[in-house]
Amino acid sequence: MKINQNQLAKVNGVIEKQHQQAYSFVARQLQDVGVDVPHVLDCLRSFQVAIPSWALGAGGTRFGRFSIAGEPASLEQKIDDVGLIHQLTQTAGAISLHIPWDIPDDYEAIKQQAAELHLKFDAVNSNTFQDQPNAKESYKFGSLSNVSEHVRQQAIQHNLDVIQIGNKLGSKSLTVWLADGSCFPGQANFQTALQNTEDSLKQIYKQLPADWGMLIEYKPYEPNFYSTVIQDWGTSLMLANACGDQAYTLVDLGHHLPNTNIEQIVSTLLLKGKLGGFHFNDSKYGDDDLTVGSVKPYALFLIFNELVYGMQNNKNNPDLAWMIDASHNVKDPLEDLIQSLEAIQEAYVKALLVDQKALKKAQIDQDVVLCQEILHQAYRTDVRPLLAQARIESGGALRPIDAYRKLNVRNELIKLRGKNTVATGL
Ligand SMILES: [Mn+2]
Repeated sequence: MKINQNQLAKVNGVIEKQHQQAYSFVARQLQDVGVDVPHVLDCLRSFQVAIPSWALGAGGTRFGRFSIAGEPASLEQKIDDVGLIHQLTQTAGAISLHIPWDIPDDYEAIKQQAAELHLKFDAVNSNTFQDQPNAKESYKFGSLSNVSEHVRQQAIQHNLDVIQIGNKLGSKSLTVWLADGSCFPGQANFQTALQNTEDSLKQIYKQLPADWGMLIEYKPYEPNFYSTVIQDWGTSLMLANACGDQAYTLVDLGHHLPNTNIEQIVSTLLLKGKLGGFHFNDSKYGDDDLTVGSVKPYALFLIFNELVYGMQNNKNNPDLAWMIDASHNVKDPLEDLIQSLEAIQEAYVKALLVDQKALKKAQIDQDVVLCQEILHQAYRTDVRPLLAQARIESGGALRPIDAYRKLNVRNELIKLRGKNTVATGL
């Protein structure tokens, strides 16, 4: 389904005047302190975040799954859902496929559908954390790190197949996340597991197309609870360096131990030109996969502050692959994704508003109080009218969640797809 632009214009119209007043107030305030508002709006419009194909159905908790009616039952329907989010937010211009959950039957048709919805195919994700029907080998005790060469070869071949699939769709990067590790001391030899992983990654890397990147994701624990082979950014960076220039580290916000200074990790990787991708979510305890910005919005702002600084100063670092990596069991997944996109944009714009020149001077003057004031000045600005202005200029919704509800999108999807569809994925 597609949202009727006339209906959307009507929904926007009701709050148009209120928005214009709020926008001119903020824009004037910012202009008075020297902010180039049109430039900020341009940055917002060009900032596009990929939606993963597994986020469009009701997500699983570790214990069960409560389906939501009207879930997309096919890849085509998943792309349609991303199209709806993009239409409302104008910021979800890409989809990230998970293989083998979303292998296209007809590549040309899928490409055409995505193009019509103004969507690109971003990083493709391999899956060696669960066994596939009819697979010869099992990943129960690891994939790229496995002690069995047969298992490693099967996992390597899967990654190569994923590259082929991505290549046909126009993707430019492969994301590798390994569940490999051990649950009990003594179960695995750390050195063997790491060496096997490095050798396997190098074999995949050798066949990476020249214009592709390989993004290596890390995670400290879960599903293995004693050790994870690629447990932290240092291990990921070491493996990326061992593979070569086209291999990078991917940071997933939920893949850190509590209280880790993620913004500092981001900054270190950017300095070395090795930050390749970013997965957004939020958490309270572990890899909770909560809506972006729902628990720690200030931490997200501090991370964006480093990202913006890096994008401006570390020209050796490539453009990043941005993706939301969240799962949701109690919300309508489309509403959840819209909330995440807004939180990402808010943090991004606030980071753009940081007076970098003044901050540098305050740092040189060792004026700790002023340094903090400068960050807070940006963080405390209500940037929501800027987000709304960027969206409306691109044909989106002034208030996306509001529009989604007023246009009865979920009910329309239920009418089309029925109540009992289940999306592929976790
Ligand atoms: Mn992730």
